[in-house]
Amino acid sequence: MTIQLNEFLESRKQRIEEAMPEYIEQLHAPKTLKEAMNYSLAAGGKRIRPILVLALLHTYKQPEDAGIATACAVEMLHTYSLIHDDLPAMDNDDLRRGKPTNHKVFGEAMAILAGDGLLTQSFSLIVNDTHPSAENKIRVVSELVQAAGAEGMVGGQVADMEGEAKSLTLDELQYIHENKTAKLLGFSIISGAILAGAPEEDVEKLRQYAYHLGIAFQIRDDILDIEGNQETIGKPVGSDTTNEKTTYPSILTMQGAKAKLNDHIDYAKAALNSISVPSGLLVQICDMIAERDH
Ligand code: GRG
Repeated sequence: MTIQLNEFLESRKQRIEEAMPEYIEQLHAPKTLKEAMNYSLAAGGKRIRPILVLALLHTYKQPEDAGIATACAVEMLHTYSLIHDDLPAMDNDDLRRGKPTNHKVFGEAMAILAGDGLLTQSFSLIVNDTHPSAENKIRVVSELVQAAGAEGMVGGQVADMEGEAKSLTLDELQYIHENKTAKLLGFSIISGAILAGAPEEDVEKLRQYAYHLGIAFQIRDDILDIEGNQETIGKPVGSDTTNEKTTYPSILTMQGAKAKLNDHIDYAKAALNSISVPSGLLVQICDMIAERDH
């Protein structure tokens, strides 16, 4: 039976939103720190990364319970990156997901520590999960380090910062988004596949799927920044530095960026063609990413 995409997205989003505060509640940590961590976790967001973890378990017909901890972990890590990205030392944003940023509510020092707490806790969630295979958990931790650390999101953020003052080539822009955006989205897919016990040949094809989906996600983000209603996520249309920054539309034109988006969606779907299980849900997710309006 094929599941309706919207039903999948809504039900899994709800599950993750129920599980995350429970994990924070269990921590033996100062009340203010837990409040600051919970504040940004509860502030909304699409939850695409944790949903992808569960989508892979669903695709391989494995119990999604085996992925809840990792799903919450990737959302916590993503939330840390948003809190730190909004700080005065970085983007200096007052609003995120339509609400005051963490440092606006709790102060700069607490926002840094709330981000640190979420980052660290994400590894603990994976390691302490009841998943039966310790080997698979180590693989997942290693994938997360690759995706989120200096060789992934943090490196991409640095390249982005250093590139702000100049106009970038397409290769330079591509490096930034592969690292800053695509690798963490890719982690969600690969960790879900590992936890589901997917065959190694499938994992390699899913890396291709993940790469193209991640780049498509970022191109869509750039397009929405110009065409979409960004006020729903607290960013007025064409506001702040986005107009001066190099983006896919600024290099390729809007038409060229849309064509590139479609190419990456096609490549992502093509990578699914030869995996060993029916991939209808993962194909539907491609279309959702290409057409999303926020
Ligand atoms: C501070 C190490 C460090 C990294 C920050 C995530 C990030 C890197 C910066 C945020 C700015 C940005 C536009 C990054 C590109 C990735 C991206 C599109 C993030 C937004 O993710 P969504 O759309 O957000 O999934 P929601 O709010 O839905 O969770």
